[in-house]
Amino acid sequence: MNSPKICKNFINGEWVDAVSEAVFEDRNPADTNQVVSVFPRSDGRDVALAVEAAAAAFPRWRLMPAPRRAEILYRAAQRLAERKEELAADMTREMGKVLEEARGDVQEAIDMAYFMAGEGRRQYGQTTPAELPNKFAMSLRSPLGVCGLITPWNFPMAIPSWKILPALICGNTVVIKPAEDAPLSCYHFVKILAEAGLPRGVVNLVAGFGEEAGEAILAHPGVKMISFTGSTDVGRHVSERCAPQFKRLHLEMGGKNVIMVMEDCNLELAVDGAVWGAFGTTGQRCTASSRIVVHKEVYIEFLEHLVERARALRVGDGLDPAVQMGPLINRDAADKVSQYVQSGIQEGARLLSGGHALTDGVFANGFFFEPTVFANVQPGMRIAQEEIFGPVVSVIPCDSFEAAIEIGNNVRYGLSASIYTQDVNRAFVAMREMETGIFYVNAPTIGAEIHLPFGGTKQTGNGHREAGVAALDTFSEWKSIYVDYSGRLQRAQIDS
Ligand code: UN1
Repeated sequence: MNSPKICKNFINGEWVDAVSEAVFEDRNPADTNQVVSVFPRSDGRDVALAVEAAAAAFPRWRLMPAPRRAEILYRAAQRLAERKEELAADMTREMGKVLEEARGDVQEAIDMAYFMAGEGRRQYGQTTPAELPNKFAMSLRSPLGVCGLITPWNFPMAIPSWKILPALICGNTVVIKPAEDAPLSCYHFVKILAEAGLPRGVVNLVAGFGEEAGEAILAHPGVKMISFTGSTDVGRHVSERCAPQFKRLHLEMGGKNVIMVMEDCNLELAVDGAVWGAFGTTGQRCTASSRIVVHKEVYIEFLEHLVERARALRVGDGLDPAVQMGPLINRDAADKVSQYVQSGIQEGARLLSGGHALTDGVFANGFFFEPTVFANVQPGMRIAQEEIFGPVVSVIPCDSFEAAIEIGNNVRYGLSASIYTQDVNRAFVAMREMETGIFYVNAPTIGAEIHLPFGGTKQTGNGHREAGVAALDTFSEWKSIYVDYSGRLQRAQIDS
């Protein structure tokens, strides 16, 4: 067993304890006897120091040419790639996802670093013809200032990278608070950025809890922008806290993503996709395929295969290469999943497999749960409407393609959706009709790549996107410039 790693906050280029000297432990959800790391438990005083450092670093960082900023990101990408295995293993230890998926999480950070480094040589604005002779019109991006980033535990390196890297390449400085359940991966990421040559104060890490450090970031007037990924309930609170100061706000929240399985699909492929989409990362992705709407002609056959596959999944410690599904993140998550299973049974859905926490033998010290399949789910049931964030999938029968679209859209979230069909026309209609930010054809609802916008509609987001070039819009604002070189007062038609 590894001994716990003692970690500090990173403020103004120094590794420091919390002002209060309080600490908290980051434990392994596969074996809670293992303390993976110990972090400072920060409060408003630490946040104030971090914001002060970020504000002081901003004027110089803003003026550093973006291609120079990009060089730091390139170096960080290389270092991340060199250390991928070790970073992935620490991630599995701190939050439980299987090693292969943890590698994927680190890879998203690597990809994002290369992508955003590339943007250091682009960040294109527009030049347009002006209305008048001898006049020039163009737009350019400006940074926002100090960005406050609040990130979740389920993608503990990828999501910090989705926020920190576009923020930096646009010329902002950053204060980040990673989730208290998995701060170590973000710590590694920030350390690598610092080693890659980031000037002091440009990125500051403040570990701690939402009610303490998180609230202080939301309240601080020096923080010009907040980017938050987490639940819709917390997102609503964040939104309310930002409103009085009109802080720019990017929210990335819940999902209730649907796979639509049509009667003409390759069924084997659809079952494969459903297993991966529903049980990958133990269902703890905002993109998880938590609903599967299946055409009645293939419903029974699909269910038979899905249940067989769900029962065969090997649950355990994600560090064991034979294990396919790791634990839930903590006790609250395990309790929440159990409550949803009870709710499904009470509302009359048919529990076909799983449904129980695993608590004996090797499972005794972790938060393990059986892969769970409910059939005959009605679209209005709570298990078909609310985000469970666990290994529970609701299979809903439907009569037609049109009915699948209607059921698929009839939730308050709008992150990701998918269809399995061999009919290209249906695929395109579904692509157009689904009210989600992400759509897949013949693939599950998870697995978004970093070079396209990531985010959702309805109660999933607030209109901004991260990843891809769209992330630059989230982390910068436009300035429009008019230069009149005619040497006289000119008035356009709109002025006269
Ligand atoms: C999340 O669960 O918050 O598309 C992010 C995916 C991953 C990211 C998930 N690339 O499933």
